[in-house]
Amino acid sequence: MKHFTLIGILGLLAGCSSLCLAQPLNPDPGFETGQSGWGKPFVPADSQNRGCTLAFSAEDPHAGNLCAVMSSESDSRFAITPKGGTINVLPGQTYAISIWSKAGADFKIHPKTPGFIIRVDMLKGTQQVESLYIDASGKVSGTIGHDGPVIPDSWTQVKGQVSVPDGTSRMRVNIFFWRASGHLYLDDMAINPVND
Ligand SMILES: [Ca+2]
Repeated sequence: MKHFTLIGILGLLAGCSSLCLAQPLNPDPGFETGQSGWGKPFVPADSQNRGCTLAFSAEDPHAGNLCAVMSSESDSRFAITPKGGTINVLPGQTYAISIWSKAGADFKIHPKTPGFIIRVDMLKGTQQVESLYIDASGKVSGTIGHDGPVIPDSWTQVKGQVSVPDGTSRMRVNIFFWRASGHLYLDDMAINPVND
């Protein structure tokens, strides 16, 4: 009898692991495939030649074997996006976007800037419908804002929710190092639909 009960419990757990722990929509959420899974960062013209670098580190990742490291030599901004660039979305659907971050000892935010921001571009084809910004406290806004919270030097989750406006078919999530210098560590990025 005990034997059958155990099998029943294992069956329930197996069912739950596939249904309850939904896989994020973005590829390589844990940065485990390194450069090949993420490609080159986007560096705007105003931040060229400032040593903007995306690297991967095996030292103290949040989970798994690797985490991403974004760094620059002086006040600059640049972004990484999951491979593939955009994901298909439905108008009216809400998505939760989450990433873990940790400031290096040398990470310095330029005055009156957030230092780190997630920019979510809502697109119709290649046309921009709207951009939303999630700061390190999880606050969602239509503008970048002048100040963000201090980014802790221990692993901290950044999590915000965005709703897809009418006329939007695709969404691009850009993880921005925004007007800062030094090293910023990132791991476990997840984009998931929110089911009410
Ligand atoms: Ca990882």
